[in-house]
Amino acid sequence: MLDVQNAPAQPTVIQREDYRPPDWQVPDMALDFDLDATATRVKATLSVTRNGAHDRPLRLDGAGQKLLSVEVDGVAVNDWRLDGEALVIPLSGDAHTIETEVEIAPERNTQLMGLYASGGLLCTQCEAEGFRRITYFPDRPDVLTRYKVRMTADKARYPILLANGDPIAEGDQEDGKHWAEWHDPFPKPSYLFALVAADLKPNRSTFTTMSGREVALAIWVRERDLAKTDHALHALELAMAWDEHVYGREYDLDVFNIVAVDDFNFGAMENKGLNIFNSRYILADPDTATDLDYDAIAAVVAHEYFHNWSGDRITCRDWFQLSLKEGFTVFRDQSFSADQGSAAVKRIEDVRTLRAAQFPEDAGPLAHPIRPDSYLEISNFYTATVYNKGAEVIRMMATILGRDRFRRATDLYFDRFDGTAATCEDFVACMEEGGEADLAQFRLWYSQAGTPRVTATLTHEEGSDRATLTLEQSVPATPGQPTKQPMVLPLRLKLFGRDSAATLAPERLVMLSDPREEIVFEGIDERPVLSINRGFSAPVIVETNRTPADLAFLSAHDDDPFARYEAMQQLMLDTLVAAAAHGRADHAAVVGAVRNTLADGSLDPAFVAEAVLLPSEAFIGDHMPVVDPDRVFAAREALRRELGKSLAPEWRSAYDAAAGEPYAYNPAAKGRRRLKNVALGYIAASGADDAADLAFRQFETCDNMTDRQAALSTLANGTSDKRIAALDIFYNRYSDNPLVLDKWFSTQALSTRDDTPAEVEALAKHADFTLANPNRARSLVGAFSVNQRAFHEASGRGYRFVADQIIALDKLNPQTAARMVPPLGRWRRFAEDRAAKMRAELQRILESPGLSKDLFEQASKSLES
Ligand code: B3K
Ligand code: ZN
Repeated sequence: MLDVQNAPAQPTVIQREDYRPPDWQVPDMALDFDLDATATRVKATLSVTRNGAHDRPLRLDGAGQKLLSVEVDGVAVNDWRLDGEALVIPLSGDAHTIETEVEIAPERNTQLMGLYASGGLLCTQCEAEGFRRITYFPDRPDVLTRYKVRMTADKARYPILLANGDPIAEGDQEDGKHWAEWHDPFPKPSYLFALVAADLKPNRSTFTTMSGREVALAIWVRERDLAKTDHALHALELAMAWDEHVYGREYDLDVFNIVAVDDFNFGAMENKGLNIFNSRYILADPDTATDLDYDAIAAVVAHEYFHNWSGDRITCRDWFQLSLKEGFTVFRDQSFSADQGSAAVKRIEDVRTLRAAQFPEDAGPLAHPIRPDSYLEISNFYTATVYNKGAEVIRMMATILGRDRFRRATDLYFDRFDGTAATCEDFVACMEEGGEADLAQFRLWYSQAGTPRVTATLTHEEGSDRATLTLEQSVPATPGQPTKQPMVLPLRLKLFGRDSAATLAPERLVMLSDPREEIVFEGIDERPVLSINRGFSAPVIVETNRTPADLAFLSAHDDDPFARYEAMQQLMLDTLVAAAAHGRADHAAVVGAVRNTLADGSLDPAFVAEAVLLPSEAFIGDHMPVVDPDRVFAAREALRRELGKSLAPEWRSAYDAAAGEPYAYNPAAKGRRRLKNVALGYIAASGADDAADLAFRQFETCDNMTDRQAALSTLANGTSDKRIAALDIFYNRYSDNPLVLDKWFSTQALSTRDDTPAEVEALAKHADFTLANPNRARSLVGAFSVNQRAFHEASGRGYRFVADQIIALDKLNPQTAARMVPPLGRWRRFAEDRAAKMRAELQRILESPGLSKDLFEQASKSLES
């Protein structure tokens, strides 16, 4: 353990193996809220039943509330005690009614967990352990309860009162207040509880389910934002139909409400029948939202809706099972989005996200399996590993089973575990039973952390008609897991002829389960080229003995779009890593491959845009033994400039092909816009004299945010005198729109200019900057910390800045502060001059007074060696 004087008092490590069923169940509860921003009273009436034969008292979690009274079976009692913040009540019988009354202060709730105020409304966030900040309750996901909720509030200030389930009754009082009652017939864990009291307006629609029931849909926002909700509402309708069609899952209440709030710790929350969203995942119109925003909105709306089955109807037994609902639901939302547009481009985007966010996590001090074994603070485990690697694990099972058997397996899972709190093991057992597969060894994906590595060596002797593929796998050591067992890796592969481009061996799914396996191909009468991990069938790192010419060949001929993209990425990556490490820069192969891709008229422009983008600085760094951020940046910029110059006419024609096209939102138009803006980036990189004018003209004349933001980024990265002008125009135009101002901050935080660290420090003092709003904090601090060269500026000022912000934010919002630690935790990947500075900042964080448990866990684990 670290030598830390300042650790929060007795942080308890929670172990997965210690799980015990709850001592008491709470089948029913009535909640009565007297809502007020300064002081809200909460009366809770719990019917509790003893669970099994034991004599332990009732233990109710609590946090931060003022306890006013405790009654048992209608009688005030005083034999209760507080153990820490938990309320412990001795009970003699097997069933009792417990009534508590507490007072809480939503306005002072800066953590945004429990009941809090945001922009004049009151709302809740309970996952994972926020319900205990509202009332005393066994706040764990395996206690399933039917909720009746009554809310009373000032009618003028809060004309709308919403909760989970269906509305039952409402009325006015004489004192200017009104009330509403909602009942949720589906037993649910406390983390799915929600209420909203607000002055909002609905965008309404109806959805008729497959069995003919009509559901009233509504998205609630401020009146002035109503026009920005059509896209989200439409996405909800598409998602409801998709889940019926693809998984046979129907919605189950009469109403489905979504509320958008400005202050929210993450994307959105799947509360039963009442989803609460960060407004950035609801509000969109062409003037303020980019194509990426539109896509993210549809994905998050679908994700939260899909949770109704994978999360709400079947929830998690304990928080170690989080991937049961999150991995599966991410897989479901990814599949939904793939079905709405280009599946190939969606797969490329998802893999890029996995590599950017999850691979580094798996390779660093915070590595954990998708089903972790222990935690101090569960909020720290809403990670790319649990979510995105979790989704890859579900995807592999879907691949192994095939579509029909996977559907039979999910049907079995939904049927068998409906209404329960289940485990990852329950899910895998259904995959085995319903999908008729043996997944014994596959289960290692749930327990072993680290990204597996596969070495694929294809040999073919000239003149022979036989080729041999040798596959070897290894899983790197991770914290607490020094040695690993071989895993099951489903690898789709295929062989092409280098000269004929013909298929020499058709695609097959190889299940690599031994440390080393050999596959022999007969009838190979020309030099074969290996296409492997097609569709990214396994979330692994593959190293091959393919030559640059092989990769260039695949980038032009592979018939699997992901593999084609991947070949180009590998070619670029090899070139860039060599350039950064040894200063060796032969750009010819990349230039040739990009030229061919741009010239291939049969390709979807959206695919071309992805294929011609260089790997990120971070991804290049991930492939170096020691990351040198300055040399990575220089190597990447040099290749960008070379591509920009050598292919100048190609970029101009790609740009002109879509320039001036009126805005439309559909997959084809989006793809053309994307390629146009990638081309603009290369034109600027080439150093063309008119690049800034071209960008500024686009900035001024375009009719949508995708083009405006792309032009702004191009200008913000450059040195032209148009830069300040564009930033000022953008700021003034959108100064009353917080979501667009976030883009103004993040565009500058991501700038490639030398002065970015200083500019970012200045922006933190800007009148519009605040740590109190998580979106704003992330738009500056979060964006800056992924700007590899700027964050890692050799002086260490970037580290100091981020640590200062984390320390300040921890006082307000520990959960959001803790999420900003990982970039500092990557110190092992850098040379000692930088590493020492990063460690010093982590140490400073640990020594800050009043450190939260959240931040303690992240910072201390990041320092451990
Ligand atoms: N289940 C929520 C995430 C809650 C995060 C709590 N720290 C949103 C989602 O994954 O859909
Ligand atoms: Zn989720």
